Amino acid sequence: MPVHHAYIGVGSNLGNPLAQVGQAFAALATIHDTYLVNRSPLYRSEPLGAVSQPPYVNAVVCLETKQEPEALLAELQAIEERQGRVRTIRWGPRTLDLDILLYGGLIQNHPELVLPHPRMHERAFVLYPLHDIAPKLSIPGYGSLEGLLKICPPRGLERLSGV
Ligand code: ROI
Repeated sequence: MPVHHAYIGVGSNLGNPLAQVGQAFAALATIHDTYLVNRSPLYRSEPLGAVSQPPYVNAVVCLETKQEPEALLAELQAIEERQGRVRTIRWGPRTLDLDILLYGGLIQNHPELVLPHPRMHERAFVLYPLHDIAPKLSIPGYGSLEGLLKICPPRGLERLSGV
C-alpha cells in the first residue's frame, strides 16, 4: 500500500479547546496504518462564521498514511464524535473539527470530500500553522503556500506560546 502525506486542520472552540486539541493529537496518532509526523504550534483565532461564538484554538497536523482519503475521513469523523461533536448549525461552534486539507497532491471533487479543502487557501488559521510545518508546500490548484500567505494577513491570529 502506498504511503501518502495528509495534512489535517484541527479546530476547537467549545469544552476547553486547548484540551480538545491536545486530545485530538493523541487520537490522530492512534489511527491504523498512519503515523503522526508532525504538528504545528497552537494558535488562537477569531471565529470566522455567521454566528457569534468563542475564539478557536487551531493547529495543523501532518500524517503519513496508507488509508484511502474516504477511509481517513471516516477515522477523523469517529474521533470528532468521540470528543462530543454534535453537528448543528453550519459554521457554528464545535468541540472538535478535523478537516483533511491535503492528501498528497490529490485533486478531487467528490460530494463527500473535496480536495484540497475548498476554503483552506483563504484561511489564515490554516495557512500559518501549515507553513510552520511545511514551508515549501504547494497547494494543488492554488500555487505555493508562500504566495498564499502574502495575500492572507494573519488578522485575528495569535500564536500561543508554551503549548
Ligand atoms: N473559525 C476559526 N477561527 N477557526 C476554525 O477552525 C473555524 N472553523 C469553522 C468555522 C465555523 C468556519 N470558523 C472557524 O468551521
